[in-house]
Amino acid sequence: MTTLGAKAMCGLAAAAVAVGVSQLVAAAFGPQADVRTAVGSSVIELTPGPVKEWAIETFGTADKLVLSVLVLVVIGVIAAIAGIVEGPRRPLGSAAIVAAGGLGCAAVLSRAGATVVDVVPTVVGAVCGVAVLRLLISRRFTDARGGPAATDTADGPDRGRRLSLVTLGFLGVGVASGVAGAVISRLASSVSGDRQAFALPRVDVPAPPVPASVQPEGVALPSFITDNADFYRIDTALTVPQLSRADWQLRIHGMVDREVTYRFEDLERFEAVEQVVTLTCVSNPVGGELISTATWTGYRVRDLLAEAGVRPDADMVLSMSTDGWTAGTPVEALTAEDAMLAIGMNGEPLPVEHGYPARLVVPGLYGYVSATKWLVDLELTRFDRAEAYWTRLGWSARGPIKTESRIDVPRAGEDVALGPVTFGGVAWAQDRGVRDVEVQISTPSGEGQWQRAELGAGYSDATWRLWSFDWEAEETGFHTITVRATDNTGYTQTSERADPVPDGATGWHSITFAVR
Ligand SMILES: Nc1nc2c(c(=O)[nH]1)N[C@H]1C(S)=C(S)[C@@H](COP(=O)(O)O)O[C@H]1N2
Ligand SMILES: [Mo]
Repeated sequence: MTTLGAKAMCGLAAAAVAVGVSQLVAAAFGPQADVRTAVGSSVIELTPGPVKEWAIETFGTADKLVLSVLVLVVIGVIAAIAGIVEGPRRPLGSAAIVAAGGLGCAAVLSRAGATVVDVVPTVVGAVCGVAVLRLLISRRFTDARGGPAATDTADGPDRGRRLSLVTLGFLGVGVASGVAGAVISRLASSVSGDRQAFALPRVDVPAPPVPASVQPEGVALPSFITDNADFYRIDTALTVPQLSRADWQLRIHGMVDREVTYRFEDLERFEAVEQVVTLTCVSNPVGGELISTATWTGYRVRDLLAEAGVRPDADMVLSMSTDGWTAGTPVEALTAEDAMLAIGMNGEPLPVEHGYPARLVVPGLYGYVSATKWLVDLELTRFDRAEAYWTRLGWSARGPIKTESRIDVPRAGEDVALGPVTFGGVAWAQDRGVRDVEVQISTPSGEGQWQRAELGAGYSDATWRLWSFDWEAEETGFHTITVRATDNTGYTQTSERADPVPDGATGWHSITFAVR
């Protein structure tokens, strides 16, 4: 290996030890002391709104994985450079590790609920990293008398090989302690046991049953009710907040007659309700997958607010999660009959990544202005006084869901055989409901007429509607199918293309396919 490569390896080994040791030590301190999460969260926070948006649109639910990999790559590059610039008498690389440690400490301290003690793992990790870098560089690149040597093989290939093994050893120790730390932390803080021990309350007001006729036949569409495992997931939480029922509290304050704090068991005195609601993300591009439907169990937010008494001049509820994310929802949406504090999803306690133990579900509004997961705080306030997380980043303060539709069959680029075929997809216009779906198919010989699709049974205005369209492929070559929906107010979705920013994408979804 070249000297440069060997030195870069020393830097990587030192960084691995620094990060690994900090992870291991953090296991004893709790999730708030985890520098990896803190740095990742700070990166999310400091990333400009449009870039975040682009990341969500491009990577969808894999956005966090991409971020984690990116952070690792950046650490790796800095570490390699730190190794290269480190000299026995010129500890520039060590200085870089110290600086990185300082940034790590700042990131940890910026997290909600962190104290000075929480930087201990980061400091210990940085110290170990510097020690390893000093040790490796001084051994490798100085000869027996302590003078600088030209290469790491100055004393013969054996010594060079031995030192490479030492470097690899440190790298291994760093990775192993990092993995061990992450595993121990996860086991220690996990609420999956708490969740498994929770039996949902008996429902007082069940949702009307979902008839089989909601699902068009003869075409492979998404299930009307989305399995929890398939339900889209969007949030800014780099590690999923672990909040047990015993630790959960919901504080209602601000422009109220009296402040109220509910503990989880206090919820039992309210009427338990069940509703089927389709959630949609404002970041969903035309044709996107950030929409799913579940049967939610929980309580009416209205009942919880009533005990606090909402002052008439409050027009917004700023809801907050345990990790400090916020949404601003119109008071009238949360005092409507259908706004829920959900604790169950498809007959199970909320999955941890969908907000266990309690979240908001508000039909008709995009998730960013309504669907706060890991909910702990409701502040009654005014739109002219408070700004929520995404609004601060340039998104609209209000986010009613737009009338939209999507083609699921055929997929882009799919081949269709000559003869009969059934196409289909979904359409939505939560809180208005879908009245009509039309499709238009362009064939090689010309543009077709708009034709009415067949609709699966409508369940409610709060849910999406599945559609299908029987068609006969008569001509080979490229075709395009386009879809548009009309809601129950008579509004037909606009063909005008708009980006998700600032209040949701618009435009007709088209798919090109070939008949062969
Ligand atoms: N705590 C918290 N809640 C949140 C978010 C978040 O980032 N943090 N994102 C919201 C957004 S943008 C959407 S679209 C919905 C998605 O809910 P889901 O992940 O259960 O599908 O959650 C909302 N609730
Ligand atoms: Mo969203």
